[in-house]
Amino acid sequence: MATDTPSTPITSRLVGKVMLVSIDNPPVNALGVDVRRGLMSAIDAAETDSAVAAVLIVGSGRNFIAGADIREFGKTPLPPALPDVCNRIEACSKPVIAALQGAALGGGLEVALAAHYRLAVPGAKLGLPEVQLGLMPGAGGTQRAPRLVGAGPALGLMLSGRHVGADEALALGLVDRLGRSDDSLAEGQAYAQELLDADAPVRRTSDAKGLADRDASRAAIDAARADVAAKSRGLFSPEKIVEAVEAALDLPFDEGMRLERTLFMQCIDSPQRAGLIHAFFAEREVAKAPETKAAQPRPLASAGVVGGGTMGAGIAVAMLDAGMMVTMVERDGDSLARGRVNVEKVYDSLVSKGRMSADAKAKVLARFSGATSYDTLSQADLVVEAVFEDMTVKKAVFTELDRVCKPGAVLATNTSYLDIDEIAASISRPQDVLGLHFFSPAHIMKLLEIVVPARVSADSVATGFELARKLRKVAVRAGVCDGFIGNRILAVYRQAADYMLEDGASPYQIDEAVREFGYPMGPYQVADLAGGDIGWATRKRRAATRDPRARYVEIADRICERGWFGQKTGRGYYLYAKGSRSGTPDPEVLAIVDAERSKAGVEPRSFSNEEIVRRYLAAMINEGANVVREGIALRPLDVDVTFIAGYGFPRYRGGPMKYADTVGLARVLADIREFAKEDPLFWRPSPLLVDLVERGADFDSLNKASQV
Ligand code: 3H9
Repeated sequence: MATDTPSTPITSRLVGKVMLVSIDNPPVNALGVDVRRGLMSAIDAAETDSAVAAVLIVGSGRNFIAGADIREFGKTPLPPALPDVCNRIEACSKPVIAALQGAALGGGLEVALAAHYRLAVPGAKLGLPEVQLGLMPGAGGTQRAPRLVGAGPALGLMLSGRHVGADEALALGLVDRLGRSDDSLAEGQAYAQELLDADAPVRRTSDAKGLADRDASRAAIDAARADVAAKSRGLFSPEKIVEAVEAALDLPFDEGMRLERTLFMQCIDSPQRAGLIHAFFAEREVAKAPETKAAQPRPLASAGVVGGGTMGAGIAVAMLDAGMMVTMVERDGDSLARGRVNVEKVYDSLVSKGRMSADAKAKVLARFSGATSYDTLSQADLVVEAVFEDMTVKKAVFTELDRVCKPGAVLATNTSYLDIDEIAASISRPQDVLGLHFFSPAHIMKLLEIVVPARVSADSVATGFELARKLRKVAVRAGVCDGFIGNRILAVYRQAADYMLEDGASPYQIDEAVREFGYPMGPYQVADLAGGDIGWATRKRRAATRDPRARYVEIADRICERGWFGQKTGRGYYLYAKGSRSGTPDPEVLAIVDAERSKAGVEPRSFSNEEIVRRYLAAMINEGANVVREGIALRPLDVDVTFIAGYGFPRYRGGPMKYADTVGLARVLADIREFAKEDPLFWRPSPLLVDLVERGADFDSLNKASQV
């Protein structure tokens, strides 16, 4: 008997006495309204059909269920709600078995927890990752998971959002059985038959005894609460998770479910949910650049890196970690030896921390070779140049690459600022030249700007994106300009910070205000970490082209002139005790600031932290709008991802452009116009911002328009 209903992604089919309920909702079997409806009616039908002795729920495709359909959040919810579906499954009077493969995440795991028996095949990934979306499990997960596996392990899953494999799921007690093969349907059928043969009873997770040791459960909850207070800076949902698990211990199941619902809806209504879900989709959207749709990547097995400094070595490590063959070229033996040491020390540190074996290190380094001759790059599929930031030096490297590299090799520069069109035009194959702007340390930082010069071919760009995928980086497409997306915008909001510094705020107050907003560090802490000499060199380079009418704050130069470059010199905006990475305020820096104020004729005034953030963000958003308007970033969401992945922007705020939409573009524009009264040259409203406000539109409307 088959009861296929074409209007639902749920198919039910009786095989023997087992009703197979299959979920087919590509791409990841998310629990959209049709899936929820279909599951509800499938269980109802199985309940009343006397031919059915048990129900088996499976996912078709690669996954069981990846969770609630997160595109529905923020819209009017349509019944049935997922908790009701889960309760219906659990209430079924016939055994319900869930066979898990691929993702069984969030609401997907909650469906499985509501079933009476669970099996996972190898490769299954189970988890309650809602916290990463600003949420908490909202379909019984906070009540069933602790009852099943205990408060501590359940909190561990929910607060980290981590995925566990089938073996660990079995060890935790999340599943009862491991399948031997990958075929969840066959494994599930065999398990269901076995349960029927054994006359296995209906067994409800809401009755499970995982919280029976009340003292241990209470201790786990208290420990989690303390941990959340210490670590989840500014996040809303972790506390709610702890509260809900406490209810699992203290309240009857139904009351716990009601509390879970209330708390879940608070999370749904929070701007953090909107910000984090925006970030989730934006990170997937950025990979869909026009070139990745238009062309296939070129082969990409072996790579070359020119330059063995911090950047070159970090890039080499990132590539080695991705399993690639890497050749490093340096100009002489000594430099090469230094480059090799820079690479090896990353692995040595892992070995000394016990995170890598000496054997594994040797295996990785077997794929690494060094040379002082460019000829060794003749067979490389892709070469990244990471030498000194100087046009003449870079062009000389590219001339060599043009001479030795095989036809079709992708030739990339890691420049942060230089004109890549000019580099490309200097060789015979501009179609192969692009920018791959890594961030330091390159083997750790997630962001990779893929900078697309005018004459590059689509397949070279697609290869850049493929490299990012291999390296597990978040790639953002950027156009050519001074600083591309990230550093160009950074230069502007750093300037806004320097103006506030000269006008009366201390670097320590500015850092504090920015941290309160959700950044891990403020701009002056970042400057000290990165090294003040880098920014100093950039300022000197730009001095000749700076608008003479523009306000220029000299405080940073005064600090650099003293050789105070930040952490590496023990002194910058902050003082660093020997070996310490956290600084303390420096009265001498404040004296320099005072002297510069007097010199500039500035009467210092006080700033509230709120005003600091308002100015800092307004500068960032305005330049972000310019970058979008000029096509340097494809969409506002590309700016958002750049700042979340590369500049410490708090993910839960969704990125600067999403944040601007949240506070309202009209307010941002009004701020800029207000600030412009003091300095109309700096605070020039972006024409894009003005246009959007006039049309009553927001940045997200541009994101959506680009998807059509
Ligand atoms: C929840 O469950 C709340 C409940 O507790 C309570 C409810 C009352 N919805 O990542 P990929 C899309 S909260 C809608 O590239 P992969 C994704 O956008 C949810 N769409 O593939 C992409 O679309 P496109 C808890 C989703 O193989 C496509 O699927 N669950 C969802 O690298 C492929 O995605 C989670 O947080 C979704 N839930 O990774 C899990 N998930 O092709 C979130 C994905 O148009 N998902 N899409 O760009 C993931 O972690 C990964 O997507 C997964 C697959 C591991 C499943």
